[in-house]
Amino acid sequence: FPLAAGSWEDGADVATVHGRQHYRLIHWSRADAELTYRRFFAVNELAGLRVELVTVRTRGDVDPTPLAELDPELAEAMSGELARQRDTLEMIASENFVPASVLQSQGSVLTNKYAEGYPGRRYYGGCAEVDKAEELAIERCKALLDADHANVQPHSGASANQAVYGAFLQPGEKILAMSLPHGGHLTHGTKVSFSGKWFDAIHYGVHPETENIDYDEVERLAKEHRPKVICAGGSAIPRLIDFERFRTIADEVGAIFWVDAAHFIGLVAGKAIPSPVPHADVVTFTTHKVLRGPRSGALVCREEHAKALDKAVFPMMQGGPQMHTIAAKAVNFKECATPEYAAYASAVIENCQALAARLQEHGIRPTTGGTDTHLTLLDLQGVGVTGADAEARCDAAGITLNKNAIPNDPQKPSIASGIRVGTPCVTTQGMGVEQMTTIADLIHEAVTAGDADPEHEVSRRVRSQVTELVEAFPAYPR
Ligand code: DSN
Repeated sequence: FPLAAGSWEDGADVATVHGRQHYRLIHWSRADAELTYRRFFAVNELAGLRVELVTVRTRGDVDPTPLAELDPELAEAMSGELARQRDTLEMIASENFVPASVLQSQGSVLTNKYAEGYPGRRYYGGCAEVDKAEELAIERCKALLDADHANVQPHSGASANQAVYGAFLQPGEKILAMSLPHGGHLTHGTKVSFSGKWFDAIHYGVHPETENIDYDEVERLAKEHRPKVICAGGSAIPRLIDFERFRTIADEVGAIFWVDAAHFIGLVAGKAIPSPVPHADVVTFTTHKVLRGPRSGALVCREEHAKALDKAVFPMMQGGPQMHTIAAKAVNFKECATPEYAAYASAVIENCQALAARLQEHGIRPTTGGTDTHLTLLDLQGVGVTGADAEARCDAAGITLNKNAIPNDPQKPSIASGIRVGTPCVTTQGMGVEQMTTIADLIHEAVTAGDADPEHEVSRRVRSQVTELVEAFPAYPR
């Protein structure tokens, strides 16, 4: 029997239960698959034998049926979101589909526990078990990223970033970071964020010709302003960052070098791109993007900064840690250390490069001429469509992506001249280069010929092809 405990083959793609239920096991190690299915075993009689049968309907514990009895309105929204994730193409570069191990950890009783403090040094009794979970997360994070120290308590990437300000800067002091319109982040000193209100932020951008980080400008601004902290990283940078150059510049002016690796840490964990860890004083990141863990954050740093950053996370910025989410980070870091995850990380990049190349053939220009990562930032000026219109047209056709400013964008941010497209989700679904060509064709058709009306002929035609794709490569198989 194909799915009896411990009996399925590594790399199995589709299995049959009772001759009628089909599951595609995507990127799962045997251990992950066993762990997931064990929860759903029921004892049955089959051909006179007592065997354990899988009764799971989905890859994860994603069905809110039990909640529906208690709170039908909420369950409807949850089922609706599950259906949306299954039925559309998720091309948002910062999203992914987490495995059941993460859903189970986040849905666990660890949510009940207060554990202010750190393992072995808590302000509450009864922390022995959650201490184990946090220690696992810390040790696995350190091993995965080859770091001296890890703090796994930040609730998000923004919280991890707050800790950097808390540890290294006094209000009014200077930070040098990438500007938001050129690919930076809200928390890197924009005026609408605490980081720009309470700190003196100076911004560098990309070179007008290469559209890549202008390292000479970084150096010039660093020497002119002598910031306390220099930050590399952002949310719309398609190319690799030269961490060595940043380190040299930071050393020249005696600055702390901080890398916000939220977008690409999953590629680093999968050894698909070079790591910032050997070069940076501190690396902050989210855990839910390419990394494919829970919606949360974390940081790693050099030993000399461990105390300051731990104090900045708690008690300076946060109170009680979310132990259920920390447990989910622990299992995520374990998964990310596997060869299967490394293969996934490389495939994410390969897919993104194929997608960008095909879009370029259609006259939709990838900024910087391409991508080294999981995302491509596309300039729509050549096809005469705004980012806002492209987003709405794709949405109507079942393709989810976001409008995005491109470097030196003539449009205001709410309209924008570009879209940002990423491949973490579709790669988790098992899609490859062949499907990327199809997706690029569909994006091109929706953007250039489509309409924000889901009933428009082009929206319908594209959506029917999207349906074929997501049925062949289901996000959460039924
Ligand atoms: N909102 C995230 C993104 O989409 O890139 C960054 O915080």
